[in-house]
Amino acid sequence: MRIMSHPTRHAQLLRRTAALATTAVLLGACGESEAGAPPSPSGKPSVPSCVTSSGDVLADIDGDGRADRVSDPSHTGARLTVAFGAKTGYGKPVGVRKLVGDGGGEKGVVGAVADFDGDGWSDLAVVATGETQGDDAIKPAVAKLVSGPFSSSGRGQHTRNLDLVETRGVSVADYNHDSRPDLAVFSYNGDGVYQTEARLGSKDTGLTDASADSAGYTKYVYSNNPVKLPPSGLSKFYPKCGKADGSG
Ligand SMILES: [Ca+2]
Ligand SMILES: [Ca+2]
Repeated sequence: MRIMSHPTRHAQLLRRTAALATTAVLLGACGESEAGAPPSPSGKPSVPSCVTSSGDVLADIDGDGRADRVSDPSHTGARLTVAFGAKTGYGKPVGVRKLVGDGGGEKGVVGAVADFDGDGWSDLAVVATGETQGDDAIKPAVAKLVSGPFSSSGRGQHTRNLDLVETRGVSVADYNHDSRPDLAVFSYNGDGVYQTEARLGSKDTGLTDASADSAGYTKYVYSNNPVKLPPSGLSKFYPKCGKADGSG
């Protein structure tokens, strides 16, 4: 109502919103990256990606030509970190709560990194979900796929919202055996039932929507323990690091 009594401010707001929308459309049309994101890459990464014996991925995540280290000792996305390569060694690991941006203060924040669209640059799937509300599943505050290269604040080339329900874990898996990474999602379905779901990697959209699950990958689980996710199989999608990386 207050807005109605200030028509000038209202008009200003409208104009600003329209200007922002125009900017977003223009950015989309030009294929430029999001504000705060690394510049749009001109080709494939100059640093080869690989997986260490401890399961970490070494890859150029932010496109600066230096290898970065992706780690998730939880295997459910809750302890995902990216340590960005610095002049010497790696910087302080950046946790998933920082990578998600808005939503970092939610009860549960989980994320996974893999090249879901197969363009050579690792992408970030990240979900922030509030506290369980009882019988009914809640919607995540944030559920998005950020196309790489992406920055230490989780800004990438473009962002697409994912149609996920109350998500409590994510990992990388290969559901359809095409040796391309898919996203495994552990979520609450309501009435005490949990589920593991697949979002298949896709060249066009990065990850498919739930409606594309005609193969019936969804499995119902009567436990709230996200270790029911398929094991994080990153070694399937990246070659093993050699001794030259100091990680073999
Ligand atoms: Ca880097
Ligand atoms: Ca990618």
